[in-house]
Amino acid sequence: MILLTACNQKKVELEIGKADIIPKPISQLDGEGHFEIKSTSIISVENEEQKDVVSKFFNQFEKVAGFIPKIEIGRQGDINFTSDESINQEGYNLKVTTNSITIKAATNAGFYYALQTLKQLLPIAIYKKSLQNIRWGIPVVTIDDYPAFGWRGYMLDVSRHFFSKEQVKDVIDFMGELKLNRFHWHLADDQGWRIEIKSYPKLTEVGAWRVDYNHTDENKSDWWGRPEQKSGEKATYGGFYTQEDVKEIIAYAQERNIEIIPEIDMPGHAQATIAAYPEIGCVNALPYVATGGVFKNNTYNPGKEETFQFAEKMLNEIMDLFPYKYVHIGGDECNKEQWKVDPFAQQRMKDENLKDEHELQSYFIKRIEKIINSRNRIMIGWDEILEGGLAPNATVMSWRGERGGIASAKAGHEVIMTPSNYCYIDLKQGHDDLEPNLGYSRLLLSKAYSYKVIPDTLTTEEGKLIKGIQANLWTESISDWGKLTYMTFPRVYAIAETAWTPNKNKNWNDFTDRLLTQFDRLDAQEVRYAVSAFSPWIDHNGNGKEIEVTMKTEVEGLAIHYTLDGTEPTFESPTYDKNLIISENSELKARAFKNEKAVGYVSSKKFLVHLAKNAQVINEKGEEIKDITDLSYGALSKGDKAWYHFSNNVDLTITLDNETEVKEIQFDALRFTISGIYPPKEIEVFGSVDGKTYTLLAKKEQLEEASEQGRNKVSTTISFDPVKVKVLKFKANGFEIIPEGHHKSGSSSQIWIDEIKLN
Ligand code: NAG
Repeated sequence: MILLTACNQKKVELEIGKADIIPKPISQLDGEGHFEIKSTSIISVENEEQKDVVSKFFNQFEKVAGFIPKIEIGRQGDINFTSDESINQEGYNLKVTTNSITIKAATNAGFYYALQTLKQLLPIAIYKKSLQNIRWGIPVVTIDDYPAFGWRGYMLDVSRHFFSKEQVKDVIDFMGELKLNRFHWHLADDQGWRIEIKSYPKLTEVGAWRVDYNHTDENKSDWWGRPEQKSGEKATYGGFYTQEDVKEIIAYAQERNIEIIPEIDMPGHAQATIAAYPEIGCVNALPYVATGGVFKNNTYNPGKEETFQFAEKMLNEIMDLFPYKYVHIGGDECNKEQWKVDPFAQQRMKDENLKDEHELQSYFIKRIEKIINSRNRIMIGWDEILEGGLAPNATVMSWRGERGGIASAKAGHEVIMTPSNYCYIDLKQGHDDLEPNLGYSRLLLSKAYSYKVIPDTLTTEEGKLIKGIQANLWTESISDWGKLTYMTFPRVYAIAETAWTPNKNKNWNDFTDRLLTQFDRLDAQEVRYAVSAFSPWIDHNGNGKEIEVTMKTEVEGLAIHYTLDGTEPTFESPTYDKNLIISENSELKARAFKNEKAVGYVSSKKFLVHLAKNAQVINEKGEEIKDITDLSYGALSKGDKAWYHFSNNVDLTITLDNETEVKEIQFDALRFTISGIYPPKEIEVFGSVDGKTYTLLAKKEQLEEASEQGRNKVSTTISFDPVKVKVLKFKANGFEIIPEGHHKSGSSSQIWIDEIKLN
């Protein structure tokens, strides 16, 4: 029997992990050879506490390896854990030789991080979910490591979209693996209150639920301009964490060396709070949880004592739950319009001699700080809390660039840097046409990686007040787990490395090399991530005759291969080495390769070199319009200069070079309804040979298409019987008055077109 099994068994292959560690260790010396973890290996620890940290790691290992090495206290083993007081807090030394592994640290956090590094050194198979039949090799390496910053954060907004307890744990898992140690939990905003508060049950009964306006299809439903809840509609979309859930998550995070910073946003961004307890709101408060992104009439009332009683009780419950030093109270983007008209707020300003609403905000924040300080905790606020005077003991989170952080450090306050232009991972990371509706502005991976945490303008002493850095994931456009991970990876690696690795040791090319191994690890876990930085970015410029195409990737050292006939590019396809000149209809597809292996997405773009190219185009005022037939096509971005802007009526005369047979007209219109930009609702095309007598060639009505809300490009094609023409008239109408229930209703729509194509 035994013999038979042995014969049937395939030879078990040895796999060796790669020493591509993120965040990059302070010092890493790669060697020759490997160490193999076997079922007979012995792990030695010094005490029960160490044993606990180590066995948690190896329990996980057992799930994929099918065995667990014996963990023993005291005796010398093959893998040895030793305390060493001389090592930095959170730091560790890890030495892998061909016959042993030695791990030294001063704290459990240090041992935990050594194990996270060990995990990255193991074969990729460690990241799989099921049993793997391999032998487990670890490359020989010597690592001395400790973090550059004590605050290495990740913020998750669970208000705009709710993420379950299990998903939060998954976030905490990937944070731990990247040696991030501060989970900032954005628990209350206009669109939802997410934590059970026993003294105020309506916060979750009412505040955790909103009307579900098509939350999954951002194409169809632009977050920032969703309709408000109508009376009679049921609020069914949302969720919250019970206090038991919170305790469970805190314990889970503690095992991963992560502190949680709860954030309750006030006095602004509080529509959900006020919907639950209108008595602490101002005049004109909205009686429901916000459905979209435009915030107004959403503030606490700083004029009422009830407001502070509420804040005190509620924050005390929060502080009972969270055992940590910091409590975040938001303080950002408080819309002061309500305060200007609220009698209580105005009375407070008189009584307290406050010269404006900024001072009123400062008055509010200072009273909140007292509540937090009375429990020996420290208040954190977004940098708006500087306005009107900073509360005496506050820590400031700088998000509107670094300005607020610099001013706070100069005033002697502690600071966490999260400038939106480097740390906001809710922004899109690739080309507008590839990532149409994820995020609004853009934060490229290379930009995120380039961040230097301590501004040069600070003295060494002031610089010490900068505690660290944090990635922020706001979730207006992130409605599910796949989008969450897509926006997070790989930018969180860039930010984790900036938080852990000293600036002088960071290197973009080295980072992007290590990233490819990281992608293999994500693949093994079936995690969705963005490869935008490895994908060709296609730019083009038409001159009315031909189109010049340039391509680049953010990551250096990649070869771009392409085709022009719409087929998939392979390594055998032509290499892009100089600008392409396109003078006939083409479908460009391009992909980047590294060492003959495809990386990144296939980027593609259709170029139509159509019959109206370079035609003379005159508007109804007799002015010439140059760029609407120039072969430069607008991308899905309001900022793209290729779009031609019209009022709600378009009336163009298009004169071709010669009499030409035509059968179809096409154009793209930008839909950006929150700004009042709608596709036209009716289009007419006339043709003429002599420019005097015109016949109607085609007419199209598309009221439904024109009425839809959202952000995208709308392509319209109108076909007609082939006809010879020299001159065409193109007429299009938008909304004279945008109807009720639509963005910018009451005003007239704009039409943005590019390009008008003729076939
Ligand atoms: C800001 C808001 C936040 C929003 C985010 C989107 C802060 C501190 N405030 O407008 O509520 O979700 O940006 O990037 O960021």
